[in-house]
Amino acid sequence: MRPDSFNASEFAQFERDGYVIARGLAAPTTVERMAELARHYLAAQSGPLEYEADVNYPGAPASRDAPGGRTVRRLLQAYARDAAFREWATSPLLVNRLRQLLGPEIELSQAHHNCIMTKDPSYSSITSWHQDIRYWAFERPELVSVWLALGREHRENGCLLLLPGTHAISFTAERLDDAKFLRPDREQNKTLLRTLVAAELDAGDVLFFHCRLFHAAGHNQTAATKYSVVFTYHASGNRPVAGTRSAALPGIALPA
Ligand SMILES: O=C(O)CCC(=O)C(=O)O
Repeated sequence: MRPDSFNASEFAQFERDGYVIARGLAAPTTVERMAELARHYLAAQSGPLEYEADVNYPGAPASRDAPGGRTVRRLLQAYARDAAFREWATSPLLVNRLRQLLGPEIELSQAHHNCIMTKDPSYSSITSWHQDIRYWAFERPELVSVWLALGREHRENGCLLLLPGTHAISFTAERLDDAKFLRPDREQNKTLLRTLVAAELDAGDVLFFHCRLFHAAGHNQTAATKYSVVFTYHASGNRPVAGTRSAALPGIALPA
């Protein structure tokens, strides 16, 4: 059985690299229950959904009416969908670790991630290098996302690619494009991109990553859909900015 907290070297890795992987953290029965639900939601096109066509990323269908336009990219509002997701999102295996990273009082954001990511073999798009915080508005850019693999994730099916340590770097505006993606043509960025690490995961492995960590992902070149469950957390004292999308849904306070 896994201990309920990060050891000193895991904690140090998160501080230094902006991510850490806890192998085999979710029990096989927990993973299978969520995978079964995810397959069911996808087959039933059970909303709320986000489609590949909605994201406008390279390789995405041009519109919902184009071929592949109704390919699901995210099954949204995972927390509200089923007790299996609520139990996972609030389990001591996660919460105790998140307290080490964020402090004693934490909340789950229902406004960000809070989804089952699906990566379809036929129409999955490429996600360019970005920091999640670019979409979010909190008093401090200090949030942690928890990415659970429901099946094997590797380069061929579009696992996450990470740039270690970028959560702690200040990027000048010319290193980013207008949508705040990292510009691969900039010399400093070329050097950085040579440091990429592929977050290859087995079912049940969990990636914890900082909202300022640059990450990207390729498309799924295998025959099977990839499923991952992702939730995002912040210290209760780090409030979403009123009137923004980050404040659109109430956070879930996690019991001490
Ligand atoms: O799986 C992917 O394509 C990347 C997802 C991602 O980076 C995100 O949603 O922020």
